[in-house]
Amino acid sequence: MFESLTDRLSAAFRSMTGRGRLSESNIREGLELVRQALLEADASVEVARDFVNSVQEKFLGAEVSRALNPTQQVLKIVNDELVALMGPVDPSIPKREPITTIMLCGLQGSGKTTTCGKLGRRLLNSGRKPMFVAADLQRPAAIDQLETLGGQLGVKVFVDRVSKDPVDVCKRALKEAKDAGVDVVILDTAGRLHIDDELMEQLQDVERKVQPDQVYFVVDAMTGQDAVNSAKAFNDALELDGVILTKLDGDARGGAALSVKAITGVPIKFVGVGETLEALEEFHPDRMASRMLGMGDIMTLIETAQEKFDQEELARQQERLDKGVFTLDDFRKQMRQASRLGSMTKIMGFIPGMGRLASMLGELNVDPDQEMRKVGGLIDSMTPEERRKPDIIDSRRKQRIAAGAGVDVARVNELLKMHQRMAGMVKSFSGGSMGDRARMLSQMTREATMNPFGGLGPVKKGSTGKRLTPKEREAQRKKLEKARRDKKRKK
Ligand SMILES: Nc1nc2c(ncn2[C@@H]2O[C@H](COP(=O)(O)OP(=O)(O)O)[C@@H](O)[C@H]2O)c(=O)[nH]1
Ligand SMILES: [Mg+2]
Repeated sequence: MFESLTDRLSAAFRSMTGRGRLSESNIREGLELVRQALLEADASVEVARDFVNSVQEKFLGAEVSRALNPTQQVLKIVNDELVALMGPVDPSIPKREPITTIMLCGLQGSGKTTTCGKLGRRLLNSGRKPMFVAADLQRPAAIDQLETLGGQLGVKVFVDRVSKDPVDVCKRALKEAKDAGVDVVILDTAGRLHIDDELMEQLQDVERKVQPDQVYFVVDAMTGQDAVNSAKAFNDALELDGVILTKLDGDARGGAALSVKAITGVPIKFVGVGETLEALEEFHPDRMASRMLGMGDIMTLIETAQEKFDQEELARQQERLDKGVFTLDDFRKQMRQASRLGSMTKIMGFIPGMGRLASMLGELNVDPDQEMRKVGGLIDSMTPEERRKPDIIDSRRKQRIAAGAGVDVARVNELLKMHQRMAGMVKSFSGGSMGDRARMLSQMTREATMNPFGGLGPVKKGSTGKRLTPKEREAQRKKLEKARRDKKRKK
C-alpha cells in the first residue's frame, strides 16, 4: 500500500537527517520533496501546498517537544498534519430505531455491491441483523451478484426483477424489513461509468423519498484525483455522510485518501483492502499516516489478530509466557496462529520497519512464507520430547531431523540457536510490565522473521545469523542493488 509515497517521504526525511540544526533552507528543500511526494501520489495541488505550508509554519513556531532532534520534529509534525488532514473520522455505523437505512452510491465498478456484502458481514459480526436491497435495476447481473453475497452470509436480499423504479423497490423493501425484524438495511444502488444527470436525479429521488439515515459514497482509490472529483459531485447532489475507499490493496498511490476529506469535508469511514468479504477495515487517520510514513500499522494487525486467533489458545500461551516458559512447541503454535493472519509478507507489511524488509526479500527472491514453512517442517520432524527439551538433540538426531524436513543440518542449528535466544527473552521478561512485554514481542517478531533467512543475506555454511561484518554487509548491499536493477530491466 502506498509504497512509492512511503519511499518518497522517507527520501525527503533522509535529505534532512544528519544535520545538527535544520536551517530554514534545509527544511524548505526537504518540504519541497514532501510536496512532490504528495503530488506524485496524486493528491490535489491545493492539498499538497497547504499541507507543506502548515508543516513549515508549525516547525518554525516550534510547537513540538525540544526533546526531539530537528528531523524527528519534522517527522512528528508531518505525521500529526497527515492525521489532521485525513481526520477526524468516526468509523461506527450509527443505530436508528427501529431500522437504520444505509444507501451506498458511486460509479459503476467502484465496489458498491462488494462493499454491501462486506458491511453486511461486519454488521452480522456485531450482532445486528442486516438486509440487502438490490436497487441497481440497470443490470440483471447486479442483482445476481448481490443475491450470491446474501446467500454466502445468510443475509436476506430484497429482489424485484420486474420493477424499474428504485424508489418503489426501496420502499417496499423497508416495509418487508420491518416485518422480518431486520434492524439495518443496505441499499445497493446503480452506478454509471461517468457522472451524468440522469444518474444523479435518480439517486436524489431515492434520497428524498426513502430518506436513508446514512449515505456512503463508494469510490475506487486507484482513480486518485478523479475519485476526489466524483466525491465532490456526489456530495453536491446528495450530502454524503461518509466515503468508503476501495481497492487500497491495489496500487493506489494514496492521493484519494489524502485529499478527499480536505476537499469535500466528508470523512472516510472504511477502506476496502481486497475482494473477499473480510477485506474491509475501519479507517483510522493515525494508522493510515503511519502506514504512509512507513511506520507500520500494529493496531490493525492486533485487531485482525483478535478476530482470527483462537483466544483460548492465546490465553494458555500467555500464561506460559508469564511463567517464562517457551518451548519449541510453543513456538510452533505461535507460528500456526500467525499464519491465520495471512502470508508472512502481509504480516511484515504491518510491522514497523518490516515493510521494507519484505520488499527487499522479494527482490532477493526469498519467500518468507516458504522459509517459515521450512522452520515449521523442522519442528514437526522432532519428537515431542525433543520439542520440550531441545538440549537432548544430539548430532545424529540433527541429521535425521534435517533430512526429515529436507534441509541442510545447518538450519537445525540455526533454529535451535534462535529458539534459545527467544526462550531467553521470554524468561527475562516474564512478570515484567506491559512495556517490557511489548519490547519483547517486537524483538521476538524480529527474531522470528529475520532469522530463518540467516539475517537477510545468503546463509554462510554453519553461520548462525550473527551480525554481518562490514564486508559482508557491503556484499549484501551490492546484491540487493543488483537484484533491484535486474528487476527494473525486466519491466
Ligand atoms: N482488489 C479489490 N477489489 C475490489 C475491492 N472492492 C471491490 N473490488 C472489485 O471491484 C470489482 C467491482 O466491484 P462491484 O462491487 O461489482 O462494483 P459496483 O459496480 O460498484 O457494484 C469487482 O471485481 C470486485 O471484486 C477492493 O477493496 N479490493
Ligand atoms: Mg454493483
